[in-house]
Amino acid sequence: MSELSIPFATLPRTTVPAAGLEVTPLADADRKPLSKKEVSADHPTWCPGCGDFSVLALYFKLIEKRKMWHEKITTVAGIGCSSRFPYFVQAHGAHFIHGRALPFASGISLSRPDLHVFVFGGDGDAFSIGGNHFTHTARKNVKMTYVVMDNFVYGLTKKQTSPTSPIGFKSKTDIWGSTDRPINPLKQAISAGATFVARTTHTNPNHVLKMMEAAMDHDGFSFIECLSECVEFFPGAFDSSNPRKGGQFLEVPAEHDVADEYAAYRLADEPFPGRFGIFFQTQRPTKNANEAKLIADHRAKVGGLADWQILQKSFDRTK
Ligand SMILES: Cc1ncc(C[n+]2csc(CCOP(=O)(O)OP(=O)(O)O)c2C)c(N)n1
Ligand code: SF4
Ligand SMILES: [Mg+2]
Repeated sequence: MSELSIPFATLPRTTVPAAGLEVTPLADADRKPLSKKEVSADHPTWCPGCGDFSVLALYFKLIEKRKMWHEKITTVAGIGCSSRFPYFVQAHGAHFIHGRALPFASGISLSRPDLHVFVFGGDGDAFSIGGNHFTHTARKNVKMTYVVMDNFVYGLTKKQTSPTSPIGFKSKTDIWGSTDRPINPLKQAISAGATFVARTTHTNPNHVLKMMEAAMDHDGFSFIECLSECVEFFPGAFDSSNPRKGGQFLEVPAEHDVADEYAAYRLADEPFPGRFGIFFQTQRPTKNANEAKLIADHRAKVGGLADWQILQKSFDRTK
């Protein structure tokens, strides 16, 4: 009789081993971390030199380092160059609607407490069309990690001004240069109520990985602004933050109190290239915990009925 040593959890829930096939569940401790090869899907279609490559490579590193297996990986995105991200990850995920990644991800997060949901996307997706979702997901403190790959431009649609484009930036929508004050993603996140707010840049791989790990370990809505250069439509945008291009990579000062919201706000106000690291972190009940409690309280009230019986009762009430 053959014996399959495949991780039991990777089987679809409905799979019943065929007669004669015995499946030996593999303990997590015995499972190998996924290699880049095992978790990479299509060849990324980004332009050569695009900053997004480095963010993807570091996500693969994170998956390997933190031993996330296929059934535990959930990668969600909206629309944009950066939002093509889930296509390139060989695991569960969705390339969703422009600006709507966060509500989609919230549904997964609230219904699957065993997963840590990652959302990747661009500055247009996050702060323009998705601006409201950003505010409300942050204030509700839905547990997930949101990495905004900020390139200060709309890349996919070939160079329009984005909410983070600097004043004077010439684009197809501002041919004489943008005159609108850009938003500050960190201040936006802090004031919306995000409980973890950090900043990093694609040119510093170790730092990106460190921020992703800290964000993943945070129990709540964790937000990372990751500068990710669009070499096609805004080349050189981040040179002043890159020591290899004569710029400066300055970390958040060691004495900064991450629990001090106003200090974080002031730090986020420093002119570009600003600081890199964790600006703000606090603990507040998550939407996930609040909803779980609500459900448990209601279950207790109905005296241990099965889910379908509770549903039946509510249908009966509407007759
Ligand atoms: C509802 C809707 N509106 C507009 C578009 C067109 N569109 C696609 S991506 C995009 C902006 C992309 O910019 P960003 O989010 O910064 O991502 P990047 O390409 O720079 O990574 C726009 C306006 C769309 N796909 N759907
Ligand atoms: S257009 Fe810009 S953001 Fe899009 S893949 Fe090319 S370099 Fe990257
Ligand atoms: Mg962009």
